[in-house]
Amino acid sequence: MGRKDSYNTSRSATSATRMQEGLGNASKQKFYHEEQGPETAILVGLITPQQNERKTKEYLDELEFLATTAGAVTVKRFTQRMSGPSSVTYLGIGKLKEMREYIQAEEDAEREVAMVIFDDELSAKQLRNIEVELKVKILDRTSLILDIFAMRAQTANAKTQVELAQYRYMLPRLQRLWTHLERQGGGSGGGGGKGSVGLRGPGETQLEMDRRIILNRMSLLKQRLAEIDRQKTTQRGNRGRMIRVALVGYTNVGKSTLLNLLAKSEVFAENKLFATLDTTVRKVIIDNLPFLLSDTVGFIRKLPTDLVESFKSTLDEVREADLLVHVVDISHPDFEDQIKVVDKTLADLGCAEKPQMIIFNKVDAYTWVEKDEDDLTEMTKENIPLPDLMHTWMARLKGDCIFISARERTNIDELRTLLYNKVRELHVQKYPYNDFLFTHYDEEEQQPE
Ligand SMILES: Nc1nc2c(ncn2[C@@H]2O[C@H](COP(=O)(O)OP(=O)(O)OP(=O)(O)O)[C@@H](O)[C@H]2O)c(=O)[nH]1
Ligand SMILES: [Mg+2]
Repeated sequence: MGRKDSYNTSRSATSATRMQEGLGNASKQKFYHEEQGPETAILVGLITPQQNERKTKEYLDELEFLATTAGAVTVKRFTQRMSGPSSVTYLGIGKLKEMREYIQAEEDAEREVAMVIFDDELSAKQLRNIEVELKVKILDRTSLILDIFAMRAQTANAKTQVELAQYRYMLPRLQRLWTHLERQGGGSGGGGGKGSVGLRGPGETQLEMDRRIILNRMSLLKQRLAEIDRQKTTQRGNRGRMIRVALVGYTNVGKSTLLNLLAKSEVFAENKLFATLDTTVRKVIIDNLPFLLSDTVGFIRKLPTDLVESFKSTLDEVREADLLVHVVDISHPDFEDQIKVVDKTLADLGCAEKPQMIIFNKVDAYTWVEKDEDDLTEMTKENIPLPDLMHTWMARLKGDCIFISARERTNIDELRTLLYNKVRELHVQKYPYNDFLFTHYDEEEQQPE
């Protein structure tokens, strides 16, 4: 019990102030430390009637990518077949015990497991029970994404949005930090370790104080965001009579790379999730037609609505766009699912009806497994050659799509033509008397010829 007590006590001593210190901590990688190296993580997912083994593997691959982005290394995965998550412990109790044994064995071999990351958002109750059982740091997909957002946030706007989202996540889960404290009866129960329980008075009072501090902070952040929103609306109003095009899509599909290519700019792009948090808007001119192109935060599976809501001002760019350009990474084995997630998120934002086109990017990285002619097993999506896939999508989207490689610069002229036609059509509808259209603009000098 000794170990458990000291663990619980140090956890319980966490106050809102201490948690605040952890927020907005924009170290480059939260789970990577200069001296000790990366923290180690175990990943956990469920296989359910709605989520088969293959899907769970894909989700866990993505979760691992998220963990890597945050600086952690994954050392082990646990999955369990269940009809659905348990409301009390998420996993079955037997599986939790098996995990505890694994963690213990690792610790005995002096390989510490720093955290366990669950692929779904955990309730306060699940978190509390799992923590008691596993005795290590517990994260879920949402809190991991929030950590990455906090690492990435650069501008005041992004930082404020992330901090608000972190509090939104934290508030209903505050109680778990105090439960053990109450059980220990105000300090009589052996409370060793740092931050002795007896000094703090009844846990309930502290909990109330923390709640109040957080609620105050949240209302301050909301006020700040409202102010930023007002400024942004004014800025957007000053942009003149140009069609606004927003690049949207799943994270890591190449939106920023594409913006750089089309606008000749240098927006940060890298092979990590959520490289972009802030919206960048650039003026692009194709032939005689100038328009505004914006790059925004990428979407991801299981992104909580709350989080989407926190990014309201970033996503206003999407809401107010005249044309949505949905960028898809066709080389990703799960790109069809990613399209669905993006469509669903756009619908949640009330943008489902906006004019749209799809750019299938990364054709250079597309691979397929060729089937022998005498192989009669059913064709799966891994067996579809690129030209067939292109035909299917062209037919399905009635030509409102294009296949490119932003990296290899494949089909970029065709993309410009397609964009030109789309934007021109919208421009003529929206600004029938705008003379921009009738002057030829030289892209380099921006001087009418
Ligand atoms: N193979 C290949 N890789 C590409 C292509 N376009 C972009 N990438 C790579 O994909 C990774 C992600 O690119 P980004 O432009 O940062 O993607 P993003 O959609 O802006 O990502 P987030 O901002 O994280 O949502 C980078 O490593 C790019 O170099 C392409 O056409 N082919
Ligand atoms: Mg980006």
